Amino acid sequence: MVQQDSPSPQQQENSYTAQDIQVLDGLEAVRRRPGMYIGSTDQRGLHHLVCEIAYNCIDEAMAGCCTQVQVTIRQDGTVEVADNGRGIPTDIHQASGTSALETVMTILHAGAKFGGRSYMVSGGLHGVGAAVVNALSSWLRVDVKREGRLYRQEYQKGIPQGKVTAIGKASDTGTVTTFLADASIFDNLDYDFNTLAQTFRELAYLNKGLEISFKDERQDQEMTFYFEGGIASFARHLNRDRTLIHPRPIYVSKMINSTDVEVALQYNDAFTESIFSFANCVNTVNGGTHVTGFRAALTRVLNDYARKSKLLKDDDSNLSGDDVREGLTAIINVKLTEPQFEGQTKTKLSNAEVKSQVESVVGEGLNLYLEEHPNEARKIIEKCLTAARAREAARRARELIIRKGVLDTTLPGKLADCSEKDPSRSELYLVEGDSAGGSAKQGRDRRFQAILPLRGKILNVEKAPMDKMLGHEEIRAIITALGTGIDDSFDLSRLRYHRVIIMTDADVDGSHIRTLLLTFFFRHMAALINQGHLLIAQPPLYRVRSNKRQYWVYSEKEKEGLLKRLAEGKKAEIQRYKGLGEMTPVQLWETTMNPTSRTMLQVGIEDAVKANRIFHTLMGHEVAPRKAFIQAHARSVRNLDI
Ligand code: 0RA
Repeated sequence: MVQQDSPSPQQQENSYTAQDIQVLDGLEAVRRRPGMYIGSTDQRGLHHLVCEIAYNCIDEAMAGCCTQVQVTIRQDGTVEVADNGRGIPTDIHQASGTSALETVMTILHAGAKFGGRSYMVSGGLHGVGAAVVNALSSWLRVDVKREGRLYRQEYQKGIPQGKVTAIGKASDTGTVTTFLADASIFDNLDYDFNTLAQTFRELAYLNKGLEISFKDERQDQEMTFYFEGGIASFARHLNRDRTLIHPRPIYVSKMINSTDVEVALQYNDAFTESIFSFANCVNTVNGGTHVTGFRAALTRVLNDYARKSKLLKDDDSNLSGDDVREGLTAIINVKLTEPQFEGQTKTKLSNAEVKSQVESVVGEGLNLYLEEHPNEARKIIEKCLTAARAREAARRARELIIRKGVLDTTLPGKLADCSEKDPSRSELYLVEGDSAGGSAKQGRDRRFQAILPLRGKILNVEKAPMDKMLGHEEIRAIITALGTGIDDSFDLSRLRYHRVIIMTDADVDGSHIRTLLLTFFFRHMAALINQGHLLIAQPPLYRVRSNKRQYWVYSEKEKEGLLKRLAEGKKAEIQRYKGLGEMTPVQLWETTMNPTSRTMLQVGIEDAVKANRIFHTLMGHEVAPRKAFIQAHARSVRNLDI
């Protein structure tokens, strides 16, 4: 029953119900192993709390009942998430005898089962429920405006501090959740504005017409996201620096058997495909049935149109899936009532019915578009035909290479292999330059460290067509040394070294080569990155000698700190290392290659949207964004799993 006065906890019922036990057990489980519910207790985990609460509002928006979400980070570290939805119901929940609000806020996964929610996400890292956020907050308050009243309930570490109480009147409806993450659980309460803003921007794209405002009162920053065009605006945004084949994105949307299917696509003149898929606002980075349905429809409709319009002649073979996806930017956004996610990271949609639903909606919509836009249709088909011809040329080039025996399993002559045969214990250094390669060969532990020296600059693979790329000797040497093949024939189980380490100079050329290598791996061996096999070696920038001791220094900041510490003693002699070649083999081993003391950066793909944008930026001419990438996406790791 909703009370008018807030009782102290002592005044509450003294009988211990089954539900109380369930609540306390649940809270304890979450607080004891937070990582199980939100992934981690670092900044990522912290952001997760905000997203979790925001997702509940988005859910209300997906149900068509909410148009505005407002997120505010306050000076004191509390976060407020407000929406103008129907308000969480406060009436008594039959089964438990407690208010619905309290049930949602205290019982794990109650939200999903609880009536009225239409698109509750049931998988992925999101959708763990508000109760998890509550359990991990030292303090949390929910204000609900509903049926003309303002209701409130407060909690500490997830435990209600009183019943749901009507504390005033309300002229509209909505829910406001305010929480303070528990400082004894999280490393710190340091929210990052840009990271969260990126998430909200994406959510605004995925929910056409929803306005998401984000305010950070600690640094007085504010952004509001609202996209009338939804994912069509998203496609435009992703393609903003590209040369377009047709000026406006193609947009298809239809509700089919209670699945809401929405697709936007636009071709550009690049060689790469960028398909981003979402199910109930979860970024399904591993695709799934919605992507399969989309691909099938795209290939079928474009081939049908090309035949019918005689752009494809009778004796031409069909356009392949790869042909029709070259230079394609597409967003697939489905919303369904009971999404099933599979895979270790729950980022692959597996509902079988969705394939035919997407296939039918896209088939119909795209066909109609082509009929109504013959000029755009012709340009798109011509782009696909060019892709087909290039692919045919590449195939011939590959055959030639295979006949010459270059792409067989004969290891490249320049490779200094290790004696270890177990890939999980082997590592391969890709080293810039023959002289550094020489030092690395002498300095390494040949039992498990292999060296492949690379000469000169690796060509810019994003702009190079397939046949040119495969004709490039350094690239071929890398492919053969790794043993996995590339693209569609990539096979991770054949990887010959579980650590592939890029070792370049700490100068501009070095960073360029590193960027080119990263681009190559991203485009043609993405799984290598996703599975954490790609690393960047960290050679020192300086050697500092003082008082008969020597110190290796890896960053400017470290140098400053060290010099400050040494200032008391003798004067220090600072030597700057420009290139790996300047170090003796012993020094190279000691500073950069010895597993017990080296530092390496693990290359990770935070998410495909960002990576696509960043790799594009990397290939541009601005230097600043390049730097920002390396810093934002390389995580420092010491003594990786050795
Ligand atoms: C259950 C049922 C209804 C709304 C909600 C939950 C709801 C939950 C959240 C969480 C954040 N904001 C929210 N807004 C609504 C529907 C109740 C009805 O039929 O009026």
